[in-house]
Amino acid sequence: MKVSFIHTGDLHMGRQFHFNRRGDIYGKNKRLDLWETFEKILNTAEKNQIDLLLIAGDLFDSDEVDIMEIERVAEKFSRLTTTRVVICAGNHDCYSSLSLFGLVDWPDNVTLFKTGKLESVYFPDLKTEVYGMSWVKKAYTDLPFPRGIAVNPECNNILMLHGDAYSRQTDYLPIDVSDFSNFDYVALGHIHKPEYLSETAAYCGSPEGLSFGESGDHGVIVGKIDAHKCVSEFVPIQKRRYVDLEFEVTPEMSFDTIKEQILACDTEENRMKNYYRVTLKGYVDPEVSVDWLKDELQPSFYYFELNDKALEVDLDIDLLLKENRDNMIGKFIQEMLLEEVSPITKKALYYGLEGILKEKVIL
Ligand SMILES: [Mn+2]
Repeated sequence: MKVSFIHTGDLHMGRQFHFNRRGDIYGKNKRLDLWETFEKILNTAEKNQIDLLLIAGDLFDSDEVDIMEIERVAEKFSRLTTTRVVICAGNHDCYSSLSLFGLVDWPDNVTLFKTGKLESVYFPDLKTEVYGMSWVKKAYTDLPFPRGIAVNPECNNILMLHGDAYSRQTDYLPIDVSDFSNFDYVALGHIHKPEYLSETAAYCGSPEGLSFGESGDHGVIVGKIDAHKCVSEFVPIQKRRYVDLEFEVTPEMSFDTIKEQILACDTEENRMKNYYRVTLKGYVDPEVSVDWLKDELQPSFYYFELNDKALEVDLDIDLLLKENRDNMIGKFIQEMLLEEVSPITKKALYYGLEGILKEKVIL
């Protein structure tokens, strides 16, 4: 008996987004992006008549999100004509009978695990049993059930867990996937970067990246189990990606050279869609204004941050020394140059000089 599934999780619906620039328009758009991606997942399930939609925790950002958001999610699930939805609660949307999560009437095609123990639901028409565990408290230093789970070899068996498969010393439910090798597929949630831990155990990651910490591809895992053989693949689905770039500046670069090279980081189509954070490194000609670079680059991106904290102004030490031989600046340079020139002394010299020159403590 074949069964098809979409594995998602960590959607964090209802999250409030805060951005560093331009009021909160990005926050509002981000909320819409999250809904769009969620609907895209449901449309994919509907269009391909997928049997199971597995949500491995953190469907919602917290157990206190706007009730409208939860009701909308429930209503959209109810419109699926074939797909059965199985949800386990994660550390963010931890289940309790008092949480909003628990107050909503979930449609018949939705199974929500609620007990904090290992539970399962059996779908006779699919000959498939889905096991899972919902979070009902804020920390788990160990699994709340024995490691060996006896499964029925006559049917397909899927396990859903929200926890940390990378660390044993964690409050976020340590998981060793080798404990569950008798399952046809282990659908994991909690880590937002998609990754296969084995052919049959994977983190789907958050379908829409949620911050600059979540760059790279984001999507869902689409798979099929047939006679205990699971074939699945990661399918990118996110609307906007986070792009975190480092850009090396040299003192020879003019304002326009830097501007053009940063613009060349991506196509115009991508620039007007994604989030970009460019960190400048190296040494810049003192005549180049980084503030103007920010202003002139901003309109060529949907979202653009320029971080110049690591950028140093390139000072001509020899010339400064020549022109200031008899004053405080010259003395400071001479003192510093007595030290062995390491990157640290060089930095100290530059910082010191920048400070002196800015304050105009010129005698
Ligand atoms: Mn999460």
